[in-house]
Amino acid sequence: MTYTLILLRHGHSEWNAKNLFTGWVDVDLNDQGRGEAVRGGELLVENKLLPDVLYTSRLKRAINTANLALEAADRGWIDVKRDWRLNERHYGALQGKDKAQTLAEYGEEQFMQWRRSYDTPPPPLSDDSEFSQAHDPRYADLGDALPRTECLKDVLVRLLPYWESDIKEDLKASKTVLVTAHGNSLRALVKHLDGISDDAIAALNIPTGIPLVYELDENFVPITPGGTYLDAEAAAASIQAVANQGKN
Ligand code: DG2
Repeated sequence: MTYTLILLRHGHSEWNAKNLFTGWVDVDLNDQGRGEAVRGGELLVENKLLPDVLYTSRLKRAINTANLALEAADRGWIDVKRDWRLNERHYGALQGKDKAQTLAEYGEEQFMQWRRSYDTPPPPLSDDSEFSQAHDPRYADLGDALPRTECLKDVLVRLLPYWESDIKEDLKASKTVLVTAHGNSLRALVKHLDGISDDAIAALNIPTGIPLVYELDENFVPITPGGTYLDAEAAAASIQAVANQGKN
């Protein structure tokens, strides 16, 4: 008995293109990202991987990526579950800031600690910032759980219970599950699936718009560690671009 899990980071967003820290700011896809999403759906069809259920964050770059990919695969009709636990990590006071300027201002060590360390969150974002979600009605149900900043560990802590209670249950019911989410919420999930150490996870980057397929054994352990990108060449190029963000 194996389970099929497909992870898909949203396509390139308007702020990925501008090199801005995004986090919970609800920016849309750009043309490149929309193209990546459609290609992602075509790759699913070419590989005969047809999702039965979709999980997304509450952010439109993930929602619209999933819609475009599923439409391309003629699976726009499947059940959808949206949850804030799949949102990107909250990037705190860095939300809306330019990555290259932040690198120049704070230096590489601090910049990489904020971006990739497991347990160092950026400073919190003030509720009166134009980039705050404190007054966003879509998160009214979160109450005190609404983050003002998060490190990767915080993302894992909020994501894991949802993985256990919902996503795993659909896998156990033999459904092919598509999770369309974000660079860091997917890094957290991959860390858990592959048992990656707190230090080693710093080097892992997720490309935009390329399906990453995990076949999991009966204990939810990946049969191929790291999963399989459906377009390995494009994934390698995109991973390099994500790793270099801010440095060019
Ligand atoms: C990016 C990730 O998230 O940025 O919030 O800026 O996947 O929603 O575009 P996404 C952001 P890095 O952690 O790679 O800098």
